[in-house]
Amino acid sequence: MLINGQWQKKWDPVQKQDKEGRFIRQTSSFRQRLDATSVLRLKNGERPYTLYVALICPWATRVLIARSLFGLEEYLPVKIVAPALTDYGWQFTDFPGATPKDEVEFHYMHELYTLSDPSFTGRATVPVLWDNENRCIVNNESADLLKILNDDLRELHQHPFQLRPQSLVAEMDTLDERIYRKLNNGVYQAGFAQSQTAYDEAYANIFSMLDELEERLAHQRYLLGEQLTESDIRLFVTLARFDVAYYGIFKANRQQISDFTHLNRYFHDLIQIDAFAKNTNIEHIKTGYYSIKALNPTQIIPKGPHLDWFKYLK
Ligand SMILES: N[C@@H](CCC(=O)N[C@@H](CS)C(=O)NCC(=O)O)C(=O)O
Repeated sequence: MLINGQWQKKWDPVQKQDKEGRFIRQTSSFRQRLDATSVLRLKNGERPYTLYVALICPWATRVLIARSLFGLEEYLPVKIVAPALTDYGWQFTDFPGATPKDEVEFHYMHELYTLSDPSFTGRATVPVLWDNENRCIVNNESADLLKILNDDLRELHQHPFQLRPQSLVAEMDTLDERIYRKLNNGVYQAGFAQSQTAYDEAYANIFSMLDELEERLAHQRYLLGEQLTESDIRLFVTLARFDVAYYGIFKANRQQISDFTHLNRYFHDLIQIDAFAKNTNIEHIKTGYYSIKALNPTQIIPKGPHLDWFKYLK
């Protein structure tokens, strides 16, 4: 991580832990939104922003899926880091599916953070919405970026779509918060637990949430009913990484998503939507998680599993 703008030691996956060994994720620090002037500039053909992402990262992939669903690709170009977390954090290399390094002016993601704030202290995370002219981070919080895409850039949507319908927002926020705590972030709490107690607690949370979602999806197509919402995107990115990465490397191994009837049906429904399929990259996901040296010192990447839904990937 960066301390006072200086890269410290080697990259370490464990961000912070409490006294029982529970993993604690840092809060995001750049939280600006886009205004009418930004929309006008984009409409007039200017391209003042770039989205920096990792395809391994579920939080970044939420944003990529929404960007594709709304048809905002042409307005927000992306730069993709290599999947492996190096001793210097995210890096730009010629890994297949990443942005070739001669198309990126930076070597490491942390350079964007120190340009934005020369005394930045914290982790250099993705996703990042970058201001190309002022050379600073606009926003590095995926929950905000989803709102920027859904609300701030509404006028530019090529496919009109409402991911946060007013009538459902309150229910979505409550459900999203629980799914985040027990499952989206719960898998990281299992993987990066520093004690048996912290792992056991995370494992119980993950599977009680999956059991609850299995029951919920027995009665309805999507999480909130018949309409696809942001909550589905948030859940999807975790499900897409579960059997290929979390089950093995994070020891979230009571069962796989493909073992659940309704969750598996729901996942198959979503993966057949173009915006979901084209932003799911199995090579990046596997290489990324299995490159975490603290969890996998040999760096060997498993060959399997081979799942039936891979046939839908682009
Ligand atoms: N709150 C952030 C979290 C982003 C985050 O934790 N990204 C991870 C990748 S999945 C990251 O970049 N980690 C780099 C690091 O920890 O050094 C968001 O949702 O946008």
